[in-house]
Amino acid sequence: MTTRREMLSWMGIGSLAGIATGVAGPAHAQHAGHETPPGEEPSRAPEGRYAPSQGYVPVRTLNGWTLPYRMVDGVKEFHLVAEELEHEFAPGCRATCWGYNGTTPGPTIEAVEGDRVRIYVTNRLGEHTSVHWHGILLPSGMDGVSGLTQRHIRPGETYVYEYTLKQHGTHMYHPHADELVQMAYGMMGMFIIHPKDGEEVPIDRDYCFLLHNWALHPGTYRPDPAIMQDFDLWTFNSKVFPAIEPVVARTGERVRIRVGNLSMWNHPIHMHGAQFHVTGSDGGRWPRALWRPEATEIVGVGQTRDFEFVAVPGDWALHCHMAHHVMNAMGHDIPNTTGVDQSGVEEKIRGMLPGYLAMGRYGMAEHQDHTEMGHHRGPENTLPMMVGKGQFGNLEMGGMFTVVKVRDDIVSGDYTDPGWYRHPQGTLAWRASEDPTFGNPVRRAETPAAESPRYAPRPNPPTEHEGHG
Ligand SMILES: [Cu+2]
Repeated sequence: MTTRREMLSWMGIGSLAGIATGVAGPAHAQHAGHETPPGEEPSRAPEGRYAPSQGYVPVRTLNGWTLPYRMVDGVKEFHLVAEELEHEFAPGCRATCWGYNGTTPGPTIEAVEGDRVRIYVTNRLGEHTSVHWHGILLPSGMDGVSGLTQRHIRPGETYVYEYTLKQHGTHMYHPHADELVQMAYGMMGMFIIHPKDGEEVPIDRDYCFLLHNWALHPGTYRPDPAIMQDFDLWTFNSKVFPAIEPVVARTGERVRIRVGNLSMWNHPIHMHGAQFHVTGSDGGRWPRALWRPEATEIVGVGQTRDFEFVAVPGDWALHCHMAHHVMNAMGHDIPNTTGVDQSGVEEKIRGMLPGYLAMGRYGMAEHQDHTEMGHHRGPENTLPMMVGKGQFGNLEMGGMFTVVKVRDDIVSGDYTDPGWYRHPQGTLAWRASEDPTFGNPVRRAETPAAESPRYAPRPNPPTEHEGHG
């Protein structure tokens, strides 16, 4: 169902409210910003969905929002404010970050090819800044590289950028002044330009998010910009799982997910359930001959990629495939204890380090249980390495992970989390046995005996299950 607030926003009232207060907060969230130009009625799309006057499906910024604009003499005016803010990565972990208009990432700027845009940038930081419009074709003096193409925007100053959008595609914006520090603190946003003539293959739901990494060391409250590789948090739109919103869709809908990367690593983004096509980038939607079917696509640093797929029912993981990027803060300089019987050692270390907990003899999955039972607690302001629960238990995930939730009965335009998927009879993996000697699987050789009985090979006696193949 479309909520009352969404409907008001669709009709432009949400965006007006945003402008009246100067800076629209996330409360005016997703659908704000599509103010109807004077004299134009918002058209009513099929199935009760209000379409914006220019006829595109607005993007849905995961955990984020779209910046309202106003029309002034045919120019779309936006206003960004660079400022410090308090940000929560997930409950239990927050930091003082920098961003735009109260959030990191900053609000998504959304416009249409051919639009003339005028973007005010007010600097409320303690040092100078600038905004570079990443991937956008514009006059050199509007490119936002301070020192090279413009003066620095000093604290308290407001600069104006104005240009005509000559292209469409998935773009980004970020500072080009003290860039390392300002981006490490969270200053970035997406800039989506819709094609002027619509799209040949229409999109039902259009999602976007930015990939980023943060060196928020355990127990601290400000990201450390000096780190080159050992980051603590890996985020979609500055959030970690399970605080990242799901990607919701109805069965059969065509979904686009636009991903931008302003982090310091390349991220192989992997989606379960449907083969997606990589269909676009900051070069716009590519000609169909260039679309590629993939299950994983690397989004390199500074790149954007668009994925499209037809939604199939289920709960499907969507995540970075670098296994450390689907974890929260973890110690990297630890010995590998898998297979090590640590009894005795634990007591000895406890003498020196009260509360020490030996872990990881059989792997690290026990970490999440230990954390939840309170057996060990991380440092202050630090998320557990593995978190997240599904209907069947712990997910042991964090960081760059969310769930694509597709259902048959979701109303068009409804983005509410539908809960967990109810698997039709006969479509859920089931337990065949609790006996570790079950069956007679083919092996190349006897596994060498480890000390643990769990690792010891045992003869596979004939069982009642024999012959099941
Ligand atoms: Cu990654």
